[in-house]
Amino acid sequence: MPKAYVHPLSPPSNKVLFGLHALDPDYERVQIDLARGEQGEEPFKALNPFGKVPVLDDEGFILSESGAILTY
Ligand SMILES: N[C@@H](CCC(=O)N[C@@H](CS)C(=O)NCC(=O)O)C(=O)O
Repeated sequence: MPKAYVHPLSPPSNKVLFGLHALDPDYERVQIDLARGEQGEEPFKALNPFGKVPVLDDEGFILSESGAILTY
């Protein structure tokens, strides 16, 4: 099942969530606490060294950048 690492106040995150919901509603949503700085810490930093949401983990295939995720 795809996992989406997002934050509710992040427009790129919501863009990806709209796409996922339309195409594959069977996904897991993982909220990253941007206010606490979780995006700059492990284990999230291993997914995206740039420390930004959204990130998609599709069975181990990791992708960041909302436009790239939606294209994928
Ligand atoms: N170009 C990126 C932008 C991603 C981005 O800027 N994400 C922000 C939230 S909207 C973020 O994670 N900020 C956390 C930080 O910079 O520490 C995309 O479209 O995915």
